[in-house]
Amino acid sequence: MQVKIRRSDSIVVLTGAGISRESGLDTFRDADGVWARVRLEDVATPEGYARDPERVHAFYNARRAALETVTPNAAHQALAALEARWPGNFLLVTQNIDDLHDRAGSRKLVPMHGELLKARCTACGDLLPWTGDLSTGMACPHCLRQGTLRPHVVWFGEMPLEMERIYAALADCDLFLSIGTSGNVYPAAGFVAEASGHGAHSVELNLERSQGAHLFAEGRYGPATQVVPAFVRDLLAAAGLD
Ligand code: BJW
Repeated sequence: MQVKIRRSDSIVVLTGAGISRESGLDTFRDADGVWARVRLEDVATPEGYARDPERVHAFYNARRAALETVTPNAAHQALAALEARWPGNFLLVTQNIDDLHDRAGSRKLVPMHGELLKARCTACGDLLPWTGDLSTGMACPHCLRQGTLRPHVVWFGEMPLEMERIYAALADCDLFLSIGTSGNVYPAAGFVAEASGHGAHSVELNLERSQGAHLFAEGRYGPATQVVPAFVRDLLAAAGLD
């Protein structure tokens, strides 16, 4: 492998929908992806939610229910194993709202676009674990207002979560990995430039070269369940941790 690594090095990993594809969850921009079936303006913007909250609830209710039918795959598990064995700093930033990294055992985890298994009250700000359906007829268990519970996800035009923590980790990292993301959506699409600008080595692991592949120092291409465990094995071996 090209990457040179020391045990004290800091690693930041960014993941996107591609890492969960082989678990059975759809990506967004592939030919059979979510945006081929629904308009993102209708279901992933505050304006779409204001226009038709029940449609947005139905979209996320179906995706929340689908989580019961899927399990973490070898790529999620490899990243959890890397975190557990890595002696240096490690942060896994995911754009995914599924809970597969968490179920695989990742703990140094930032779900920057929110979490499907949480609901947020727009009136009192309460954040609640949520496994069932949401609807406008429900009341917030904390402030008792009706129709104020929304999915805890980040829509277009909204600020992604924990950005200060993410940028601090990017500024400090020696190795930046981008896995299963098309690099279409900012600010995540800008992370490779941020990390490289601070001197990090960058590697893209994806099914195919993304539109931003030229921004990376190195690329490994193929299904995540193959390339991610293989890369993690190489990394641990290069650091003498195998
Ligand atoms: C495999 C595989 C396998 C398949 N193995 N790989 C103009 C310029 C720059 C920025 C902007 C702009 N205009 C607007 C913006 C900002 C906007 C933006 O980026 N827009 C772009 C479309 C241009 N961004 C925002 O609004 C963000 N907020 C923000 O910027 O805040 C600052 C701000 C606030 C207020 C005012 C102004 C600024 C928020 C973005 C929120 C994104 N939300 C979504 C939906 C919500 C959650 C959900 O429903 O799930 O998040 S959109 C959707 O895209 C979702 C994803 O997390 C996100 C990224 O998608 P991802 O993961 O990359 O999936 P795909 O499908 O695109 O790619 C999958 C990849 O996997 C492919 O490459 C496949 O090849 C690969 N793959 N199978 C390995 N088996």
